[in-house]
Amino acid sequence: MHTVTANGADIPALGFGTWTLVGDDAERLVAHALDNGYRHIDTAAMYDNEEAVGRGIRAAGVSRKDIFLTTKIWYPDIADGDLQASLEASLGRLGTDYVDLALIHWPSKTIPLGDSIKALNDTRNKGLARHIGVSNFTLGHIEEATSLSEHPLACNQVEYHPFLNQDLVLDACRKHGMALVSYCPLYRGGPLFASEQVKTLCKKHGRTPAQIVLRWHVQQDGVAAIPRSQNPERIVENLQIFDFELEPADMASLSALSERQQRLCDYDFSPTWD
Ligand code: 1BO
Repeated sequence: MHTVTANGADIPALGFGTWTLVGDDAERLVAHALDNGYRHIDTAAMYDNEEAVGRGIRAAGVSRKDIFLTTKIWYPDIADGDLQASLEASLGRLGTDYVDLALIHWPSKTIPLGDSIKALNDTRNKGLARHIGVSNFTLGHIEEATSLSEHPLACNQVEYHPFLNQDLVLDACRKHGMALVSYCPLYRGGPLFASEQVKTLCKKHGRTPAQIVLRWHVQQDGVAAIPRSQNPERIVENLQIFDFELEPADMASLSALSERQQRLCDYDFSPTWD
């Protein structure tokens, strides 16, 4: 499996995202993903599925040590003390002693970043997380967080797909040796899959729209992606992207779609995006 190495973390480039999957579906699909080759599972306290994800991991025939497991701490819980307690509660729900990557899910507008970064480092020092990182951080947050952190930050997980230019964030991640992990990497299909550019590349390479777009992600230096699907066949298909290559012109034609600059995930608690 192709991995992205970022500040000491070997992150499998294609992971299984679990946002919106809950209960038996989450358990069954996580086990299915692992049994079909995935080694990177992404969850969060806010997704309300950590117990089910933990059951899925135990149901799969894959040893825990071979799985790269990420969880995230929800933004109101990132004060020093709260953050550690939140991650311990996540570990209890997941039924594991550690996660491979613990992320601050969103920056807080009220809790000082220095407190949160100190707490995040504490989880690593205590062995609750093998690596630490952030999510939905802007350039300013990345600069501040990297300068405050005792341990290097392994990634910034952000929305990224061909309809959203993230060059500035990607450059900042690369500058600090961090991976960019793309969530909503497929823009949930729809208009992206229907675009002429994607359709042309599907014909050229004999691949599905999802495979073309996921290949675009993992072919970029330092980028990993965590697509979610409820469809067992598509989950398997999404991983079959390491046996073909997009040419530079193919990559450029998909990147050019970003002039639309369309973001799916924007909330009242979001930062001011770069
Ligand atoms: C609100 C959750 C965004 C993706 O983790």
